[in-house]
Amino acid sequence: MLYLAALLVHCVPLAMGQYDICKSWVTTDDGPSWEFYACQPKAMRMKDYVTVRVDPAGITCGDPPERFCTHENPYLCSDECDASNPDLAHPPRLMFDSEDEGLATYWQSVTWRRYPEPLLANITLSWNKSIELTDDIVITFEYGRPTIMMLEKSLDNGRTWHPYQYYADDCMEAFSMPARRVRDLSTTSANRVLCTEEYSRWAGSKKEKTVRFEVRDRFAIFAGPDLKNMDNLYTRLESAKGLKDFFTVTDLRMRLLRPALGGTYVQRENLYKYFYAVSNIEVTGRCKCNLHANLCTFKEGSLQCECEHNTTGQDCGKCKKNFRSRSWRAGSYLPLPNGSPNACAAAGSAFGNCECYGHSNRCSYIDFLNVVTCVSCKHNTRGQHCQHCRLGFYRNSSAELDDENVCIECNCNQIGSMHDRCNETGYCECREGATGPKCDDCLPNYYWRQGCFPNVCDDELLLCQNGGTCYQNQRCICPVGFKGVLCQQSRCEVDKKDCDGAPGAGGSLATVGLGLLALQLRGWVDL
Ligand SMILES: *[C@@H]1O[C@H](CO)[C@@H](O)[C@H](O)[C@H]1NC(C)=O
Ligand SMILES: *[C@@H]1O[C@H](CO)[C@@H](O)[C@H](O)[C@H]1NC(C)=O
Ligand SMILES: *[C@@H]1O[C@H](CO)[C@@H](O)[C@H](O)[C@H]1NC(C)=O
Ligand SMILES: *[C@@H]1O[C@H](CO)[C@@H](O)[C@H](O)[C@H]1NC(C)=O
Ligand SMILES: *[C@@H]1O[C@H](CO)[C@@H](O)[C@H](O)[C@H]1NC(C)=O
Ligand SMILES: [Ca+2]
Repeated sequence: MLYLAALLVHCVPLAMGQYDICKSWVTTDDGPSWEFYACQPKAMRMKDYVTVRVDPAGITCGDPPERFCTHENPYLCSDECDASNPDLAHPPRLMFDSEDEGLATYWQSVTWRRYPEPLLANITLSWNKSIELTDDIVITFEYGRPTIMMLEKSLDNGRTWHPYQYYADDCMEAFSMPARRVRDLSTTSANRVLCTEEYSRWAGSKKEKTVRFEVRDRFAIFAGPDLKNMDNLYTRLESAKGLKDFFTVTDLRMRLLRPALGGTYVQRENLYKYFYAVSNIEVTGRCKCNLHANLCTFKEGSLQCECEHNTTGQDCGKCKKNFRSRSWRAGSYLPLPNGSPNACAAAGSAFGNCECYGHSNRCSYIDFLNVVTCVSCKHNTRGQHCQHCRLGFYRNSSAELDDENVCIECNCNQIGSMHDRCNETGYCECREGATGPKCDDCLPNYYWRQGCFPNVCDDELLLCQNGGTCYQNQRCICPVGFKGVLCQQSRCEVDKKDCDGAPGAGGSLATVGLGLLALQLRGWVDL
């Protein structure tokens, strides 16, 4: 009977669909306990949680009010866009409302009055949360789809952007890319960024209104046409480098580059029929919770994973405090069917009493010392508990012992310092004449030239004499007739001939230089 209960509970995750629950209370021979599974939230309509931005300023129609017409009715320009009249306004939020049956509501741009200057618009969607796409992105255009557009994505809340897909009626002309179809991709190219001509043709503005980013077709490469073999997809998502990230976004941007033309060329005499109008943007996906949560909630304006497995963070991307005896790991879809939770473990719980402050996943018992010690400490740590910094690193005083940033590189100047180690506050040990925390400066009366060297001359103690000038603290440039490190010696005292030959005044610098050289050479020869 007990066995049966356990079996029943075990079946739950499968019955509910894969990776739906994070844990269940199971009864085993050792008594009841929690069992943990990899888990993920359900897919949702992501447009309900998005913030939108449309660029450039003034691209939305209606301010001032303007007339427009359609490709179907090009000479009846009686439609009006007026931002101040709710019935005639077309603000961005109408791309995300739910359409009641009947008339579509849509955002609309100004018309192409400035032709031939391109009519450009960016629609940027931001979630402030990593989202994993689970179905196609579908953008619905009224009055015709753009003839050129591009989809971009960001994975870091809009700091960096990457092309996601190109769309054009002629890919070669618009982007110098051959036209391809997602359906023709193979397992090794499933995350290729391509240009498609499928959604940019003119087919009458009522007939084909949608532009897609085909997520399902890409999934189907692994899971089969009806996505029946999801196991294979999950296996691939774990093993193929970059595949998971390909379907992950925090932001999307549609760059609208040329509107529908309704024909092969632009009719200059009627520019009121060229504009963009988007009635809906459908994005289906789930919160990325690293397989540590099955719920994602909208709190204080952003989506948040409800983290399990003793993880925390917006994406369950780290271990909770006091649960860092080994380093954080994402859950895994493998092994099928329940995956691995890769839960964070309480300090002291996982391997006897070996705390590694989250810098190592492994401990080993050293027989002859009779100690358990952490193995392969990461994040530049070392020691039995990964509690020290490696040589060449020092302790970050503002980070806790279990922080990834706990050790900071010393960064000692290679030439100015004795070695690459530093003290607890990051100070390196300097060679003679060098100074500064990293030994990359020189003490007063030293100059830098691949290391610090004592000044030969300067403006204070080691003054060049007899009108000599100090060159970069390295040497005195002496006037004709004087020599010595500080130009302190008159040449006449050394060699009578020089006095006779010396020009009374001046001489070009070059001849002075040559003279000096000659004298020096003679000196050498004489010696
Ligand atoms: C659209 O965004 C791109 C960057 O993704 C930027 O280079 C371009 O200037 C923007 N266009 C407009 C019209 O704001
Ligand atoms: C983004 O989400 C984080 C974490 O939930 C939150 O602290 C931050 O205020 C949000 N930023 C914006 C611009 O909403
Ligand atoms: C998380 O910590 C709690 C104690 O606060 C413990 O009962 C639970 O089993 C832990 N969960 C996992 C997945 O380790
Ligand atoms: C020290 O640790 C804090 C907290 O993690 C971190 O924000 C900071 O960047 C670290 N300092 C350096 C120099 O790495
Ligand atoms: C590290 O060295 C610097 C410079 O010699 C010194 O000022 C500082 O007190 C030292 N810090 C420690 C913790 O010894
Ligand atoms: Ca709408």
